[in-house]
Parts: sequence; C-alpha cells; structure tokens
Amino acid sequence: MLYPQANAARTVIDLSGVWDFRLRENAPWKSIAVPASYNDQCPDAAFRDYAGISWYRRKLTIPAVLKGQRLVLRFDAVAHNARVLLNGREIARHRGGFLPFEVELNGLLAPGETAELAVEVDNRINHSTLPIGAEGATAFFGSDNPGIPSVEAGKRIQTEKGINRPAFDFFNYTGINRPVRLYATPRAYIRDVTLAPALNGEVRYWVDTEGEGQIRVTILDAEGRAVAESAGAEGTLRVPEPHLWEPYPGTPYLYTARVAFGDDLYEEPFGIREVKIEGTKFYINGKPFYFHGPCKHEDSPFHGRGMDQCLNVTDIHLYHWLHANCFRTSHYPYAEEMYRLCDREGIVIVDETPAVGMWADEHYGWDLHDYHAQVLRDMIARDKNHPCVVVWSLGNEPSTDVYPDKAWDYWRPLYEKAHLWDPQNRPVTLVGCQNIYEKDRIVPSMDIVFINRYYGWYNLSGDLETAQYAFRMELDWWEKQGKPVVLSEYGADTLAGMHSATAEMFTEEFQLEFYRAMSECLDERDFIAGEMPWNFADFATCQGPMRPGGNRKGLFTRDRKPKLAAHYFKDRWAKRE
Ligand code: BDP
Repeated sequence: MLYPQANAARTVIDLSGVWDFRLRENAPWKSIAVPASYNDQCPDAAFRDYAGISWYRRKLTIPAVLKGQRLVLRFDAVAHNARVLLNGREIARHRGGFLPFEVELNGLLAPGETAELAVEVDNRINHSTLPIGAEGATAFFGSDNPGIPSVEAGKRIQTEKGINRPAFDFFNYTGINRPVRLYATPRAYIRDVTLAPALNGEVRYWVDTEGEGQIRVTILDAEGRAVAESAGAEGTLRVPEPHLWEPYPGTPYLYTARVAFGDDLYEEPFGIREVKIEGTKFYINGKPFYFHGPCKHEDSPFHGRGMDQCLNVTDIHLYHWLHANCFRTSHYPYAEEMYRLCDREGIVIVDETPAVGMWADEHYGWDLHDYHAQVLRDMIARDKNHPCVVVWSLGNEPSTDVYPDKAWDYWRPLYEKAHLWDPQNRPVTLVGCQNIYEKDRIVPSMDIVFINRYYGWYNLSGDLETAQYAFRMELDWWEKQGKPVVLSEYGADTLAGMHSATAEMFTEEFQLEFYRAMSECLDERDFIAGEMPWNFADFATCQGPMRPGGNRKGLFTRDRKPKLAAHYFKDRWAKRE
C-alpha cells in the first residue's frame, strides 16, 4: 500500500488534532490527541487499564476544491480492531493494530459536505489477536490467582482488567496510534509501485493502476536529475553508474522512482543495494555486515505507542551517537515514517510481524495461521520498497522446542510465503526464545538465525562467569550449524542511578559487566553476525513483580538519558566503523 503523498497530482489532509473520545458507552466525551495512545492521556486508572470498545469522533469536511477527485480516508494504525463510521453508518472495519487500512469516500461524502466521522476501537487481546492475549493461565507475569476459590481452574477472573492480560512484555497501548489522513488522487490512479533494484543498476518495476492511461516511470537521482526512463506497467530500468544505498556510516544514497499515469503522479524513494547470505556471513552490497544496534519499542511518555516524528528523529540520532547500524521492529511493524527516516539515515531494519506471545505450547492448536499469513503479506506489501529493510522476522519467541514438528508445520509455510511475496526476496528469520535448542527444528532452519538469550539474567542470575560458560556451550552447538547467528536480545534490568562498587543485579555496573561478559563470548566466534542488546530504552509494560516502573533493560532511560552501558556500546561500536 502506498504511503500518502502530497504532490502536483495528489492532496493530503492530515486529520491529526484533538478529537472527542469516550472510553465506554454513555461515558462523557473527553478531549484526546490523535495520533497517540489514549491510555496515558488521562490520569485515571480506568484509561490505563480499560479493556473493551471505545469511541473517537470528529467532524470531517471534504474541501469543495477536491471535486472530481478520488477521495480516500487512510488510517495508518488503530490498535487493535477498528470500525469506522460516517454519520453512523459503517464504512470500514480492520483487524490488527499495526498496519494501515483505507476506505474510498466517493459516493459516501461529497466535496463541500461535512459528516461525523467516528472510530470504534477495540483493544481486547486474546488467542485470535496478534499480539496474543492470555486466555488461560498464560499471562506474561505472575500466576492468574489460582488461590481464589471462585475461579475455575485455568480460567481468569472475568473483570474488565482481567480479560486483557497480555502474553507479551510491553504495555498494550491502544487507540488511534498513527496518523489519519484524507487524501485525494485523480479518478484514474496509481494503486501500487513495486521496485526490485540490483547492484548493476537494473531496476525491475511493476506499477498497478486503476483506470485508463499511459504509464511512464522515470528514475531521478538525489539531485533530481532523470537518469533512466521507461514506459508500461512493468519493465526494467537501467541506472548508469549507480550510487549504492549503504548502511551507516556509509552513504544511504536514495533515488526516486517517479511514476506518471494519466493525471496521477507518485514518487517512491528507493535505494540500490543487495542483501545476500553466504555461509555464515550476511552481506550488504558484497561487504560483510555485522548487525549492531539495540532492539526498540514504539514507546514514550504521554504518547504511549503514538507516532511521534520528533521522538523518531531523536532516537535515530542517538543510534548514530551509539555508532549503531540497525534495530529490529520488536515486536510489530512500526509507523511508516520510521522506515522512511531509516532509508535516509542508513539505519538497517529487521521488520517483524506482531506475532508475539505464542509461547504457550497449545498455540499450535489455535486458528491463527491464515490471519498471521495475511498480516505478513500486508507488512511486506507495505514495506517492500524500503532499502533499510534487510530481513523479515516472522515473529518473536514462540514455543518451538516442545513440539518441534508442530512448530515446523506452522512456521515453515510462513517462511516460504515471505520469500514468495517479497519482490526483493530478502532473507527471513524467526526470533528464537531461550530453549532446548538441540530439539528446535524451525529456528535453526531460517536463512539467518536470531536468538534471544538471557544467560546471567533470567537464568544463572547475577553469576556472569557461569553465564559465559553456558553461553559458550550453546555457541559451540550453533557453530556446527553453519549459519550466520545474531544474538537478537540480551540484557539486564537496570535502574538508572543505582550503583554498586561490585556489580550487582539492577545496578548500572552490573548492566555494564553483563554486556562485557557477553561481548567476550561473541567476539571469539566468527559465525556471529550481530549483537542487538535488549533494549534501546526503558519502556512501559504491564505491572508485575519483575517490572519496577516498566521494563528497565534500556541502554537509555525512557526519557533517553544514557546509562553506563550506553557509553560502553558507543565505544565498542565506534571501533567497528
Ligand atoms: C524477551 C522478549 C521481550 C521481553 C524481554 C525481557 O522477547 O519482549 O521484553 O524478554 O524479558 O523474552 O525483558
């Protein structure tokens, strides 16, 4: 799906602002900012913990000057399920909180007219949503109060709070989290543009259109000069002496594919780069690429999971400060603005579906596969042209070792589909949980192996010497698999400002020693293709005995102040450049 673009042929009207909001039916309407999660905008536990349907509304006027145009209302992400109503009549529904959806308004509202736009959001999570909500005794933290006699064994207390326990470790931020826009195109329009560039400057392209017209594709260099041209809905363009898109600290050179179709126009930025795996090495443009950068969340005070350009830019400048070159969009596809920024800034992305929380063994019995495949397909369709995206991640930490064959049957078709659906055929991974790795079939079968490990934290807690011993034992096993392996999560909760002369868990010194110990193990092995500490910054999650004020494994605090370990990685990664 194309990102909304204002240009000589298209108009975009941003509907960000203060909307009316009510938490539940018959509650008073309140002011709420869009885009943003609603949870932290009101100092009321009901807002924070609510599980159910809520309502947004505002007036929508179509400017009269848009007469004759195709009119589209686009939601970049509404968490988790949405119904859109115009003057009380349903015009769209969408399942899933992290990908865009849109609806044509022609025939529903004419230019010059005003209507009430309402959005119903449902934030309930369960076994049919991605991410997964806990339906049995499988919530992320603590037990489900098995000591309470009125509760049927294995079932939870059915309160508003109780029915929405995440099976994942990040706050279930809810609402219109990303921009809402009205955009207009000519009636005959460009529906999609797909690009597959190669190192020699050949760019295969496909343009999907609606209506009558001639298609012309022109490639512009970074200075706006036309360097290649072609006609027709598909073909191959040839960029002479191509400048490559290189990850930071190289130059992330961007070209633009300008597509003209009748009166319509769309300009898609893209980069010429090649991603390849050979043996245990991951290559970008023929050069070995070592992933080094912390995983992230979309998370900040006030906004929750709301899209915030200033925060994104600040974070990416902090990545440069760290000499980091990548992150994983743990644990869901991020806002499109972030990928566009990373294209410009040369930060590499591992793009992940919201399949997180599938760690209960019984999840292979749930009816999720088709929906999961659809989300994967939509994510690839949205992000396929970004040079910054170099790997697709099918999901995070499912159960893969207890029923290795069932896990294979579930994940392997998704792996194959990701390859099939991606015009650039990027490598695919599934992020593995700490487990009995010798029994796991699916995680080691991926193009590049991503493993999350918490030796020294959740197991062998505080004992870094034994943690190193155990981690080395495991690395001996991976060495024999002949694949590139990325340590895709490792970390220690750390309360900024808490210190001890001899490293002790939760202090800044311990976090530093923890990372030093793990670095020693990684640096000994040639097949290690990357290190991605957990997490870039402290982030909000559900309350629990292990989460004082959220998950505190950040290299930075939630307000982006560096802890000792941030300085450690800044020095370590500077040496990699
Ligand atoms: C991993 C999960 C991540 C958690 C992290 C932690 O992938 O979402 O936040 O552990 O416990 O298991 O900090």
